[in-house]
Amino acid sequence: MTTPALLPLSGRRLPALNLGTSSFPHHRATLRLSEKFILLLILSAFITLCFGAFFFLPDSSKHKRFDLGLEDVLIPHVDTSKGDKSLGSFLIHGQGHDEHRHREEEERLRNKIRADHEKALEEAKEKLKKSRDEIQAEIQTEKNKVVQELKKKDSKPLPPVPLPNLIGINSGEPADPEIREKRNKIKEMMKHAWDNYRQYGWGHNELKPIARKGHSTNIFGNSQMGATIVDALDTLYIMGLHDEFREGQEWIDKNLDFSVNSEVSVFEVNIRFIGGLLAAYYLSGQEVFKIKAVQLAGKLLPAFNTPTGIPWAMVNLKSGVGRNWGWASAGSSILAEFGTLHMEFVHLSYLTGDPVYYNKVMHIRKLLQKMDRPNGLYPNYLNPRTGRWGQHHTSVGGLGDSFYEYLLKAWLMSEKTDMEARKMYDDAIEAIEKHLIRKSNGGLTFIGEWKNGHLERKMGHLTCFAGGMFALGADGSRDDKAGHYLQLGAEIAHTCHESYDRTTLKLGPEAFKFDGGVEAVAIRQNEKYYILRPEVIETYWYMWRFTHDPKYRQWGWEATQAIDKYCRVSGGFSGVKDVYSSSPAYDDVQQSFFLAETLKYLYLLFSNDDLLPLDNWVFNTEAHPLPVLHLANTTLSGNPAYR
Ligand code: DMJ
Repeated sequence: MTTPALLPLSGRRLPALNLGTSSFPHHRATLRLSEKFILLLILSAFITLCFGAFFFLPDSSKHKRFDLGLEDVLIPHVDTSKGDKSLGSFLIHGQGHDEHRHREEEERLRNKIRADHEKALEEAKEKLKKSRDEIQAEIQTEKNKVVQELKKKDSKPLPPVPLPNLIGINSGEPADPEIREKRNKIKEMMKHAWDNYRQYGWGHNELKPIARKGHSTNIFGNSQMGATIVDALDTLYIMGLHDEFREGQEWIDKNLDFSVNSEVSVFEVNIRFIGGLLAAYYLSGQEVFKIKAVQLAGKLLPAFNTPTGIPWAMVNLKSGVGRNWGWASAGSSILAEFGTLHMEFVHLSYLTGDPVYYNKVMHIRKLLQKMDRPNGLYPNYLNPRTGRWGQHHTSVGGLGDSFYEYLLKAWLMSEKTDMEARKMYDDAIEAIEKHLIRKSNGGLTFIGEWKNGHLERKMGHLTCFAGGMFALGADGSRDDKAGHYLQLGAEIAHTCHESYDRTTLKLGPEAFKFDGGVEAVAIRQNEKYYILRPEVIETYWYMWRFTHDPKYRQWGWEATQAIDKYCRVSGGFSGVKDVYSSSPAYDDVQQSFFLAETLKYLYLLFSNDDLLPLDNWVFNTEAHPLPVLHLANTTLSGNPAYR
């Protein structure tokens, strides 16, 4: 779904002047004509008032009340002993006053009123001489002033917070010239993606690299919020693309506006925008990112106003009205959506000193902890009105995936002190291993999906992130099974590599089967596409960090070459519709996560480990690095006010 073209800043509506008309361009003329009419009405009212004052006020020099804001020309005579200042200032009584002086005062007043009156007439005449466009421009200038004032009010600095230990935010330059060359190639691909977005899609959420224009989907509502800019910032930063980073920062500073009548996905906005802004803030130290993240989080909070506190999937940023996806089982919210807020929300509380964000996500956790789980598995659907599970469908891919990831990462980002999160992760992973993970006849380990008591032997591209997750969670695992989980991660990485290797393009399909003699291959036509997704490369990178087995760099390089060969077009990078076809059609979308995740994980794979070390940084599910917080027992916030 595309959105209406972005109104230039000068064409944006002001809430105070919203006369109930639509914000779409063809209504703008109506709005401005009525404003012009109101302006003329005010002018004529003022002129009439001046006439009235001059000709029709009673001419009594004995009891005259001058209440026209002319106090400065009157000398107050107040009997303070009586404590009455109200009329004393403005009632002039004949007694004790010089008649002559009084007449002079009156004359002076008349002259002033006459002069004001003539000036107003002149101004009105001047106004009427102006063209419609000039009058509209003046109205617009006034509106812009008000908008700027409102923005200033909204951008109050937040209380200072001690920053966590931010190490390894640049460099990582490999000594080996061959690896350096590969890393430079990935940086060049980032530049190609960014430059084309900059040229053809600037300010839009995403880019159509073949049509060479902006693109959007319903997850961003009908607004143009520059999703690619926000998502790409930290990748630009770590790659040392500082001019591009500054361009992005400038756009965000001047244009990123959340007061829009737009219904967005709470999950997507959280992981891409809040995650992206927070990471940009931590890396660069630029306050604007923190301020925008906090403003946006405020707009998401109404989504939590449900009978259970489980948020709606979508919220209107302006009205705060929330609702769920029409396709979700029995009006349910989605596990991977309401379960993927923790990292960002804890950081928001840390940075602002306001516990509201922390409380929202902890409430979700407590509620989930109390619930019965069929076979120890978390179903993907939960009704936010009743607090009951919807369909008993469990997945480590779409609809479930990042919920498990965030349990582990909540523990990691707390410096491994959040034991409640670690326990929930361990319990969940044990149930998943027991019921969902199997070996195919050909010896490939895969993660299937649980649907109403039945295991579907199908694995999604999205599920491939789990290889990295198992490796990341190996250290600290229950019963010291670190070796086991590292091995499980390696097996998933191998299976996912096979899903790439068994295609014509050497790029992975959206979903692949392990059924009826088929292994790691997509069967249905609508599962054969590759949309520049990162999960397989993400797992290669984690496995590389934990094992330094050169095969992960080799697999990552295979994927880089395939993307460059089959997805690169002159206007950017596009997804392809069939990875088994030698001449695939393009889907003509450059996803924002291609810049946020795919290219970042590739770049990190060919960098030294001292770039964003995993002891200090935890990546959110959109690959935005957030620092480990030193929360020391009970302390949540870095802000002393909250301690
Ligand atoms: C990204 O937006 C995130 O990784 C999310 O968790 C799932 N999918 C996409 C990319 O495939």
